[in-house]
Amino acid sequence: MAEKELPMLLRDDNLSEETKKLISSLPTDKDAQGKLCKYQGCWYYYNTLQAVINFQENFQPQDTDIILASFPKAGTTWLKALSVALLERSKHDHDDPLNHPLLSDNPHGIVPFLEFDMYLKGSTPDQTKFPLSSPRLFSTHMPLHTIKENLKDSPCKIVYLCRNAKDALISRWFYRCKYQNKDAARSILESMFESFCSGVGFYGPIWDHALSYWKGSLENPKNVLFMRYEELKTEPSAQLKRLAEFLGCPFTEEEEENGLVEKILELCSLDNLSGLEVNKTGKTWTNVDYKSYFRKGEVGDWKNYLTPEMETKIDMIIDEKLKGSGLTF
Ligand code: PAP
Repeated sequence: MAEKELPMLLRDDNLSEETKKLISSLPTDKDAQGKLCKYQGCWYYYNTLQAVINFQENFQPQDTDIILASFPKAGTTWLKALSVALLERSKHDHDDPLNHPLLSDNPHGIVPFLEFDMYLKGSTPDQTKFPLSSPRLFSTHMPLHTIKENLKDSPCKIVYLCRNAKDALISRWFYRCKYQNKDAARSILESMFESFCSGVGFYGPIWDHALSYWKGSLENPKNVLFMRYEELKTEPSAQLKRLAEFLGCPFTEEEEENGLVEKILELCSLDNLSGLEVNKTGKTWTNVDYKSYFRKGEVGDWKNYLTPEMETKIDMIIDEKLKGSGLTF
């Protein structure tokens, strides 16, 4: 089957002279998808680095901004849906939610990524694609230390969703193969596994990524909430309430009695979202099928694909990297 053209974020054709100069001073590498460089401890494809720089040079926070952060494939789509549903709930009757934005658009079409949707093409975001409501909701895969300077002195809120590294890897393998119209071949997984363990990969290393937000949440719990995909699966109501409180829109007793917590969880469930027409047929403006953001949504699916040797290797690396931090995943 024919491969699609590489998406813009993986390419290297949108670089300013300053960024080219910067890249020449950075550690560089490449993987099967493109050239990577390590900036502020995190690996980016070159055009994505340009977007990160555009963000750093231009983004001005507003006090009420909310930023949903995650490592790729940690459950960003779910977190976006839940946050939109929480913030929109005053505007929509959940017994008759026909005009709810989540029913007519994918969460990625509602909550823009700072680096892909806002700053990939240039320094001034085209806001017509993403009319932002108040509070403004953004998402990012950048680590905390890379966005922190822009948010300095801002009371805006950041939610980080952490996911088991092995599940994030398997999810990314399927996503990448689907995107490239390839079968999920073992050889691709094996090469992605090696890069993942060496830390050289898009937004890697995963341990430094998670640690940046873990430390941020300990230092500044009012502004940084650390959540886990696995906890959202095992105790969804408690975690949704935790998110609502952090975002400053806790459930009222009446809402709880009316079953609103459960209604939001049902609205945002993988089964419900993936079954919507928009998510079966729609695409992002960068031409990614919305359906590729939904797969199994299970905890521990890695067990079906990684060998015991792979498991031991990745666990040992992550244990070693997180040692003493209080974080495990
Ligand atoms: P992104 O990084 O490209 O934005 P992201 O949404 O973080 O992708 O990750 C996709 C994963 O979240 C998929 O996991 P899987 O491959 O292990 O199945 C996807 O199935 C899962 N996911 C998407 N929506 C939901 C949801 N509503 N509930 C639970 N999991 C979900």
